[in-house]
Amino acid sequence: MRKILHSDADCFYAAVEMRDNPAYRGIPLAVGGSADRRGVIATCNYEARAFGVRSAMSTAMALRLCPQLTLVRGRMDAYKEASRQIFDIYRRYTDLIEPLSLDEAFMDVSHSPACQGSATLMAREIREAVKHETGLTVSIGVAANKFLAKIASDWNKPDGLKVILPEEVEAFVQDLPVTKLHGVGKRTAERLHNQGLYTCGDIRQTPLRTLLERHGAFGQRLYDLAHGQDEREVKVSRVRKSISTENTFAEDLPDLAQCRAQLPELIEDLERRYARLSGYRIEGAVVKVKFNNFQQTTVEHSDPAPSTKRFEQLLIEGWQRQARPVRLLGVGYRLSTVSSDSSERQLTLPW
Ligand code: TTP
Ligand code: MG
Repeated sequence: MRKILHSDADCFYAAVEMRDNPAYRGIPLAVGGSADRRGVIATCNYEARAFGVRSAMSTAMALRLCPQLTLVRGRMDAYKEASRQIFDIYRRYTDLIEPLSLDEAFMDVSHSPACQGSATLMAREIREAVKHETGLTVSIGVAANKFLAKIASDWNKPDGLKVILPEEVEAFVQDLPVTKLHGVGKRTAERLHNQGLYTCGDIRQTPLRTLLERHGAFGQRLYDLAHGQDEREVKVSRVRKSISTENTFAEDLPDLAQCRAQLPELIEDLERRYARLSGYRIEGAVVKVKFNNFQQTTVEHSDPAPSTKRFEQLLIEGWQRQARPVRLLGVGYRLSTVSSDSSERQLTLPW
């Protein structure tokens, strides 16, 4: 029997903003881009959610739903720092951590000696430590597998804890809507509904044979999930050595000046990608140039804080190796992991 935790911070970016600025507390608050620049909402606090404001909604729409909404720009550095602190707390309980985003992770605590092995007590301690040390709240689900733990973390959100004991699984999944099943998107949900299957209980009454006929291999998955079974392991991320972005141009860039003109946009994209990582430090800059004869070259230089100028120097050096039209340009950072204590960080976030 495994013990899996799924932890997810509550209105994460907004919670960081409320923590750092008392004026933002108790009023509808969203983090996102401004309406006149066609911005979207990254997230909002629960006061704003009461008006129907949601992540990924256009800011213009959000302001229609909630005219008194206070909108703040994101501070990615602060969110990354908070994320790092939260993951540091998780690491006190297990090394088997699978980050899903800055604020969300699975943990396998099956073999953790903490709390005499009680996953429920570990979840309680983690929630308390996060609150006490970061001023933020995480909701945690505890169950025997990923699928149930993830649903559980959402169950008593915000600031909630939900444990699904093995003997409770059957009753728990009975009324669970099929839309909650991992891998069931809009299309599959529609198909299931058309077959009269709305809950896991409905699926459980369907013979496996029928599910296999209708859904192929996924039929087995549906069957397992509807029975509360999910064997997926908590996958510890591998350490990243670099992060990069590149662009293949619709038309070759004829000369060095045109190449240079492309750099700012590439660097901006690189910075965006880097901002989403946690637990890494920049060690150097890399520029990749692919010429119109398909030969490519990379140039790099160690530099903990590469400027645009640094990338330009590398570009010039790389371009001069062939001095001909360019079909692709890429920029990247060499990375190393940041370790806060003796154990190395092994955290790669998925965007
Ligand atoms: P979520 O965990 O999905 O949302 P949340 O933490 O804001 O709210 P809750 O978990 O309480 O429902 O996402 C974590 C952060 O990721 C969120 O604070 C902002 C960011 N994010 C975006 O930037 N765009 C998005 O579309 C989503 C869903 C999240
Ligand atoms: Mg969250």
